[in-house]
Amino acid sequence: MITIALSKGRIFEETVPLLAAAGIRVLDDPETSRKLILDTNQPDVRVLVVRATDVPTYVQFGGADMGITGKDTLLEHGGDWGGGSAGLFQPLDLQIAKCRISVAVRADFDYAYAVRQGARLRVATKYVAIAREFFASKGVHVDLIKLYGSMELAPLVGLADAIVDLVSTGNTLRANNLIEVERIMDISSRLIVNQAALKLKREPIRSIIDAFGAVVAAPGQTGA
Ligand code: PRT
Ligand code: MG
Repeated sequence: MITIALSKGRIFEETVPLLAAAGIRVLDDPETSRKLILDTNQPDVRVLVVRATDVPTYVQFGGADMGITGKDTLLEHGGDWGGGSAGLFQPLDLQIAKCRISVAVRADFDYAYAVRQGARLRVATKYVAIAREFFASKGVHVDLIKLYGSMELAPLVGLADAIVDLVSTGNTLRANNLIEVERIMDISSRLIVNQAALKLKREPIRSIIDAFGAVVAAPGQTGA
């Protein structure tokens, strides 16, 4: 049995064509089904539906053999754990669920001036490890405020001067009168594989990795 951990929403949707290339079709729709273990057309392949932030945990500890997770989630997972991402093999950048992680502030906040002045910034984010590393590398002093969602709200109500969050179209920032002032890094989703599973189930896991890899390498799949 090969067990693949996926999150609902954009990662699941963008993974469907990759699974199809490996001859795998998920038999239930995770958006409507209440099942957390989904069967596929292949009797020896199943899909677990987990929270996006839990995918690395399931794969690292062998609850799933492989999974698909954003680089943001993977970096943050590594930062949370003393052991980092030990036991996780990362064979492929799947080039799906692309976005960037950025610093944003209220349109009326002079970020550049605050940084030049050496001001201590209050930064709200779900990405505490990424934010800490980024501001430390710039030599900017920050107080980090951990949030679990709707980061865009924090500067609007005075909870924070800035946020560190994912941006794709920029519509959410615009809708909330925020502006992007730094791009920290580009983000896409990665295939992650449990290293022990890779040894024990080498052939079936390899064939899935190769099928995904062929899609990623195909013309028209790797562009922005
Ligand atoms: O939603 P839930 O709390 O269950 O978990 P999650 O938010 O971690 O999962 P999900 O499915 O929303 O995102 C999973 C992964 O998709 C993330 O870890 C990223 O790697 C990737 N991804 C790609 C994104 C986006 N693009 C994205 N735009 N994840 C979230 N967003 C959000 C962003 O946080 C912001 O609120 O969309 C909003 C901005 O979008 P634009 O288009 O308005 O800029
Ligand atoms: Mg979300």
